[in-house]
Amino acid sequence: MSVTLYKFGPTMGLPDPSPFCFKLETYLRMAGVEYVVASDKRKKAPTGKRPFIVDENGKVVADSGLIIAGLEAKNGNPVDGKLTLSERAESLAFQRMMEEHLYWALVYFRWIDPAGVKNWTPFLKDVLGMPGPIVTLVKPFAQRLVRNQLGGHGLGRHSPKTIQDLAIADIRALAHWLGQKEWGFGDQPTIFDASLSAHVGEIVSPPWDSPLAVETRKHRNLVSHFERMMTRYYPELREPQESTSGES
Ligand SMILES: N[C@@H](CCC(=O)N[C@@H](CS)C(=O)NCC(=O)O)C(=O)O
Repeated sequence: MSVTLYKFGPTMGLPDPSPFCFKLETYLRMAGVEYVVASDKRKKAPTGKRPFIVDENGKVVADSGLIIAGLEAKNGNPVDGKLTLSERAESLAFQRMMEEHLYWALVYFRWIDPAGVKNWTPFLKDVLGMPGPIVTLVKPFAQRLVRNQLGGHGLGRHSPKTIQDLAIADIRALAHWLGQKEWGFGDQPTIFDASLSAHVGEIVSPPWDSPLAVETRKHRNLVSHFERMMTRYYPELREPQESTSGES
Protein backbone atom coordinates (compact mmCIF):
# COMPACT_ATOMS: atom_id res chain seq x y z
CA MET A 1 0.00 0.00 0.00
CA SER A 2 1.33 3.39 -0.85
CA VAL A 3 0.56 6.84 0.45
CA THR A 4 -1.18 9.36 -1.78
CA LEU A 5 0.60 12.68 -2.08
CA TYR A 6 -1.34 15.87 -2.72
CA LYS A 7 0.93 18.57 -4.09
CA PHE A 8 0.63 21.20 -6.84
CA GLY A 9 2.67 19.62 -9.64
CA PRO A 10 5.92 19.94 -11.55
CA THR A 11 6.90 23.30 -12.99
CA MET A 12 10.09 25.31 -13.69
CA GLY A 13 12.15 22.08 -13.83
CA LEU A 14 11.20 21.29 -10.23
CA PRO A 15 8.87 18.64 -8.84
CA ASP A 16 6.73 21.42 -7.37
CA PRO A 17 6.61 25.21 -6.97
CA SER A 18 6.09 24.80 -3.20
CA PRO A 19 9.23 24.16 -1.14
CA PHE A 20 7.10 22.19 1.33
CA CYS A 21 5.77 19.83 -1.35
CA PHE A 22 9.26 19.60 -2.85
CA LYS A 23 10.83 18.79 0.54
CA LEU A 24 8.21 16.17 1.36
CA GLU A 25 8.49 14.41 -1.99
CA THR A 26 12.28 14.35 -1.60
CA TYR A 27 11.84 12.82 1.84
CA LEU A 28 9.53 10.12 0.45
CA ARG A 29 12.21 9.23 -2.07
CA MET A 30 15.01 9.35 0.52
CA ALA A 31 13.09 7.08 2.88
CA GLY A 32 11.91 4.74 0.12
CA VAL A 33 8.25 5.35 0.99
CA GLU A 34 6.01 4.19 -1.85
CA TYR A 35 3.71 6.96 -3.00
CA VAL A 36 1.41 7.99 -5.79
CA VAL A 37 0.73 11.60 -6.71
CA ALA A 38 -2.96 12.50 -6.65
CA SER A 39 -4.27 14.12 -9.79
CA ASP A 40 -7.01 16.02 -7.91
CA LYS A 41 -5.86 19.64 -7.69
CA ARG A 42 -8.89 20.89 -5.75
CA LYS A 43 -9.08 18.59 -2.73
CA LYS A 44 -8.08 20.43 0.43
CA ALA A 45 -6.52 19.32 3.69
CA PRO A 46 -8.18 20.52 6.91
CA THR A 47 -5.39 23.14 7.09
CA GLY A 48 -6.24 24.40 3.60
CA LYS A 49 -2.59 23.99 2.60
CA ARG A 50 -0.51 21.60 0.57
CA PRO A 51 1.21 19.22 0.85
CA PHE A 52 -0.91 16.64 2.54
CA ILE A 53 -1.11 12.88 2.26
CA VAL A 54 -3.71 10.19 2.60
CA ASP A 55 -1.88 7.39 4.38
CA GLU A 56 -2.23 3.63 3.99
CA ASN A 57 -5.16 3.64 6.42
CA GLY A 58 -7.01 6.39 4.59
CA LYS A 59 -6.07 9.03 7.16
CA VAL A 60 -5.42 12.57 5.96
CA VAL A 61 -2.21 14.05 7.38
CA ALA A 62 -1.31 17.67 6.62
CA ASP A 63 1.94 19.65 6.99
CA SER A 64 5.23 18.45 5.53
CA GLY A 65 6.98 18.46 8.92
CA LEU A 66 4.25 16.46 10.65
CA ILE A 67 3.99 14.00 7.77
CA ILE A 68 7.74 13.43 7.81
CA ALA A 69 7.86 13.11 11.61
CA GLY A 70 5.05 10.53 11.46
CA LEU A 71 6.72 8.49 8.72
CA GLU A 72 10.12 8.67 10.42
CA ALA A 73 8.62 7.41 13.70
CA LYS A 74 6.61 4.67 12.00
CA ASN A 75 9.51 3.38 9.89
CA GLY A 76 12.30 3.53 12.50
CA ASN A 77 13.86 6.89 11.53
CA PRO A 78 15.34 5.77 8.22
CA VAL A 79 16.59 9.26 7.29
CA ASP A 80 17.50 11.20 10.45
CA GLY A 81 18.07 8.20 12.71
CA LYS A 82 21.86 8.58 12.79
CA LEU A 83 21.85 12.23 13.88
CA THR A 84 22.78 13.08 17.45
CA LEU A 85 20.28 15.08 19.50
CA SER A 86 22.43 18.15 19.05
CA GLU A 87 22.49 17.65 15.26
CA ARG A 88 18.73 17.20 15.26
CA ALA A 89 18.39 20.47 17.14
CA GLU A 90 20.60 22.26 14.59
CA SER A 91 18.70 20.70 11.72
CA LEU A 92 15.37 21.80 13.20
CA ALA A 93 16.61 25.35 13.79
CA PHE A 94 17.74 25.69 10.17
CA GLN A 95 14.51 24.19 8.88
CA ARG A 96 12.54 26.69 10.92
CA MET A 97 14.66 29.52 9.55
CA MET A 98 14.06 28.42 5.96
CA GLU A 99 10.43 27.46 6.30
CA GLU A 100 9.16 30.17 8.63
CA HIS A 101 11.31 33.10 7.46
CA LEU A 102 13.17 32.68 4.17
CA TYR A 103 10.08 31.07 2.64
CA TRP A 104 8.03 34.22 3.21
CA ALA A 105 10.59 36.36 1.38
CA LEU A 106 10.39 33.89 -1.49
CA VAL A 107 6.62 34.29 -1.44
CA TYR A 108 6.98 38.08 -1.46
CA PHE A 109 9.29 38.03 -4.49
CA ARG A 110 6.95 35.72 -6.41
CA TRP A 111 3.54 37.08 -5.60
CA ILE A 112 3.93 40.74 -4.61
CA ASP A 113 7.12 42.25 -6.04
CA PRO A 114 6.04 43.62 -9.47
CA ALA A 115 8.98 42.07 -11.36
CA GLY A 116 8.31 38.71 -9.73
CA VAL A 117 4.58 38.79 -10.42
CA LYS A 118 5.13 39.55 -14.11
CA ASN A 119 7.37 36.50 -14.53
CA TRP A 120 5.54 34.21 -12.12
CA THR A 121 2.09 34.69 -13.68
CA PRO A 122 2.66 32.38 -16.68
CA PHE A 123 3.38 29.53 -14.27
CA LEU A 124 0.19 29.96 -12.29
CA LYS A 125 -1.76 27.87 -14.76
CA ASP A 126 0.36 24.85 -13.74
CA VAL A 127 0.44 25.80 -10.08
CA LEU A 128 -3.26 26.33 -9.61
CA GLY A 129 -4.26 23.67 -12.12
CA MET A 130 -6.68 26.04 -13.83
CA PRO A 131 -7.21 27.20 -17.41
CA GLY A 132 -5.63 30.59 -18.28
CA PRO A 133 -8.83 32.71 -18.19
CA ILE A 134 -9.79 31.35 -14.76
CA VAL A 135 -6.27 32.08 -13.51
CA THR A 136 -6.71 35.70 -14.61
CA LEU A 137 -9.87 35.90 -12.52
CA VAL A 138 -8.43 34.12 -9.49
CA LYS A 139 -5.02 35.83 -9.39
CA PRO A 140 -6.11 39.05 -7.60
CA PHE A 141 -7.79 36.94 -4.87
CA ALA A 142 -4.71 34.78 -4.48
CA GLN A 143 -2.57 37.91 -4.27
CA ARG A 144 -4.81 39.42 -1.62
CA LEU A 145 -4.56 36.21 0.41
CA VAL A 146 -0.77 36.25 0.11
CA ARG A 147 -0.59 39.95 1.04
CA ASN A 148 -2.66 39.24 4.15
CA GLN A 149 -0.50 36.25 5.05
CA LEU A 150 2.67 38.32 4.67
CA GLY A 151 1.17 41.06 6.80
CA GLY A 152 0.12 38.55 9.45
CA HIS A 153 3.58 37.04 9.49
CA GLY A 154 5.08 40.51 9.80
CA LEU A 155 7.73 40.28 7.07
CA GLY A 156 5.32 41.86 4.59
CA ARG A 157 5.16 45.01 6.71
CA HIS A 158 8.77 45.85 5.85
CA SER A 159 10.04 47.66 2.77
CA PRO A 160 11.09 45.53 -0.23
CA LYS A 161 14.74 46.38 0.50
CA THR A 162 14.44 45.21 4.12
CA ILE A 163 12.69 41.98 3.07
CA GLN A 164 15.51 41.40 0.61
CA ASP A 165 18.22 42.10 3.22
CA LEU A 166 16.59 39.84 5.81
CA ALA A 167 16.39 36.98 3.31
CA ILE A 168 19.94 37.51 2.12
CA ALA A 169 21.13 37.18 5.72
CA ASP A 170 19.46 33.74 5.84
CA ILE A 171 21.01 32.67 2.55
CA ARG A 172 24.47 33.75 3.71
CA ALA A 173 24.05 31.95 7.03
CA LEU A 174 23.11 28.75 5.19
CA ALA A 175 26.04 29.08 2.78
CA HIS A 176 28.54 29.73 5.56
CA TRP A 177 27.25 26.89 7.66
CA LEU A 178 27.21 24.35 4.81
CA GLY A 179 30.72 25.40 3.77
CA GLN A 180 32.38 22.67 1.73
CA LYS A 181 30.34 19.85 3.24
CA GLU A 182 28.63 17.58 0.74
CA TRP A 183 25.58 17.18 3.00
CA GLY A 184 24.45 19.02 6.08
CA PHE A 185 25.23 16.20 8.51
CA GLY A 186 27.47 13.20 7.92
CA ASP A 187 27.94 11.27 4.72
CA GLN A 188 24.30 10.91 3.70
CA PRO A 189 21.56 13.47 3.02
CA THR A 190 19.05 14.02 5.80
CA ILE A 191 15.81 15.95 6.21
CA PHE A 192 17.85 19.15 6.50
CA ASP A 193 19.18 18.54 2.96
CA ALA A 194 15.66 17.97 1.66
CA SER A 195 14.57 21.33 3.05
CA LEU A 196 17.73 23.17 1.95
CA SER A 197 17.61 21.89 -1.62
CA ALA A 198 13.91 22.68 -1.87
CA HIS A 199 14.43 26.29 -0.82
CA VAL A 200 17.55 26.83 -2.91
CA GLY A 201 15.83 25.18 -5.87
CA GLU A 202 12.76 27.38 -5.58
CA ILE A 203 15.01 30.44 -5.50
CA VAL A 204 17.45 29.65 -8.33
CA SER A 205 15.36 27.60 -10.78
CA PRO A 206 12.74 30.05 -12.04
CA PRO A 207 13.83 31.41 -15.41
CA TRP A 208 13.98 35.02 -14.23
CA ASP A 209 16.15 36.94 -11.80
CA SER A 210 15.11 37.95 -8.33
CA PRO A 211 17.35 39.58 -5.73
CA LEU A 212 17.28 36.26 -3.85
CA ALA A 213 18.37 34.30 -6.93
CA VAL A 214 21.21 36.73 -7.63
CA GLU A 215 22.49 36.33 -4.07
CA THR A 216 22.05 32.55 -3.94
CA ARG A 217 23.86 31.99 -7.22
CA LYS A 218 26.92 33.67 -5.70
CA HIS A 219 27.12 30.76 -3.24
CA ARG A 220 28.27 27.92 -5.46
CA ASN A 221 28.15 25.48 -2.54
CA LEU A 222 24.38 26.00 -2.20
CA VAL A 223 23.76 25.65 -5.91
CA SER A 224 25.97 22.54 -6.14
CA HIS A 225 24.17 21.02 -3.16
CA PHE A 226 20.83 21.58 -4.91
CA GLU A 227 22.19 20.04 -8.11
CA ARG A 228 23.54 17.02 -6.21
CA MET A 229 20.16 16.46 -4.60
CA MET A 230 18.34 16.74 -7.94
CA THR A 231 20.69 14.30 -9.63
CA ARG A 232 20.27 11.86 -6.79
CA TYR A 233 16.52 12.08 -6.23
CA TYR A 234 15.01 13.49 -9.43
CA PRO A 235 17.03 12.07 -12.32
CA GLU A 236 13.92 12.29 -14.49
CA LEU A 237 13.98 16.10 -14.18
CA ARG A 238 17.68 16.56 -14.97
CA GLU A 239 19.36 16.95 -18.34
CA PRO A 240 20.00 13.59 -20.06
CA GLN A 241 23.79 13.77 -19.49
CA GLU A 242 23.32 14.44 -15.76
CA SER A 243 20.80 11.65 -15.22
CA THR A 244 23.47 9.09 -16.13
CA SER A 245 26.01 10.33 -13.57
CA GLY A 246 25.90 7.07 -11.61
CA GLU A 247 24.62 8.53 -8.34
CA SER A 248 21.56 6.76 -7.04
N1 LIG B 1 3.92 24.24 7.36
C1 LIG B 1 3.28 23.77 6.16
C2 LIG B 1 3.27 24.89 5.12
C3 LIG B 1 2.53 24.53 3.85
C4 LIG B 1 2.26 25.74 2.98
O1 LIG B 1 2.45 26.89 3.38
N2 LIG B 1 1.77 25.47 1.77
C5 LIG B 1 1.43 26.55 0.88
C6 LIG B 1 2.14 26.39 -0.46
S1 LIG B 1 3.86 26.64 -0.33
C7 LIG B 1 -0.07 26.51 0.60
O2 LIG B 1 -0.65 25.45 0.43
N3 LIG B 1 -0.68 27.67 0.53
C8 LIG B 1 -2.07 27.79 0.21
C9 LIG B 1 -2.78 28.75 1.11
O3 LIG B 1 -2.13 29.34 1.99
O4 LIG B 1 -3.98 28.91 0.91
C10 LIG B 1 4.01 22.54 5.65
O5 LIG B 1 5.18 22.33 6.02
O6 LIG B 1 3.41 21.75 4.91
